Amino acid sequence: MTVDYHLGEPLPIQVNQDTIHLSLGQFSTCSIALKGATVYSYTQNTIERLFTSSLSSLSTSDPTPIRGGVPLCWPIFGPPNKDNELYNKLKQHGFARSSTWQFVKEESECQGENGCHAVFKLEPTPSITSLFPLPFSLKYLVSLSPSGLSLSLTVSSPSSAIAPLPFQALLHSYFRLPDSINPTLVKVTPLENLRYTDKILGGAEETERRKEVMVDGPGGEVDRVYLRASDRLKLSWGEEGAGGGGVEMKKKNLCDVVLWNPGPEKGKGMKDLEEGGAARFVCLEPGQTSQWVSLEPGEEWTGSIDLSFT
Ligand code: TA6
Repeated sequence: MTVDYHLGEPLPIQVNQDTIHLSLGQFSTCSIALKGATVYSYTQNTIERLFTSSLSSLSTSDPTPIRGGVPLCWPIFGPPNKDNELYNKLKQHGFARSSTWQFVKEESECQGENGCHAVFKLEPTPSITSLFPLPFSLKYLVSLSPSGLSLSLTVSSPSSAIAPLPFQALLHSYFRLPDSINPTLVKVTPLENLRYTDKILGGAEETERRKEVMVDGPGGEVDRVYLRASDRLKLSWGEEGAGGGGVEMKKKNLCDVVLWNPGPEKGKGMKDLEEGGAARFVCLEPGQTSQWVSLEPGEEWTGSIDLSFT
């Protein structure tokens, strides 16, 4: 469906069977799959800034999580604790990223050049309850503005709940790299002096000594959870003003950040990652992972990020 654009007039939100499309005039666009409320595309000045594997299905009829964009990891991050019956039926990173979310049309709107936002929600279904028995309500706000893309996840425990709601939450952001940039040329700041668990070293805890952390682990693989990271992070490549670029992330209520790239060898073994895909992204994933959130009945929690791209 083509829509004639008139400067200053808000473009309508395009609602398809499995996807929702926002547009901020000619400046930026954002596409969200109802599967996982996964933001799988964000373009700025027609340049795609997220990586989503071409082998991923956006369809809600395919329960496989989308490989790319910004999958939502909830109520757990990482593999489930098999000794905890609350979580031991879950798959890695929880069920939110593979569940079909509802687009909340009445709370979504585009106001022309000033901004455009879409709201999504997820509440227990019988299949979710069979995996995770606690009541919850998730609301996710995806906002386009002239400064970039903002994502905000709110978790609520209904006042009718009879037990606390403990969870982890993480935005598993796949940032696309220009074709000329390999992950080993990407640097992340500021991580200096942070403690981190290195999943390649079996979860050993280390201290980051580098001012600028290059994504250059053994065989190109990096998989680290940096604890209590700064709320302002930067992933960049090249030199500012000389063809360089990157993304600045402001996070709120997400204390940790994961830095991940599987490297070319492990990337080849991932059946839903297109050939050479591992070289096309770096994941910088803000999350509440080391310290679980626990909501009492009637309480809510919000974690959010503001992303600006150069
Ligand atoms: O966030 C990093 C990580 O936990 C890695 O250990 C790797 O498993 C990655 O997530 C991808 O996980 P997925 O379940 O999407 O294949």
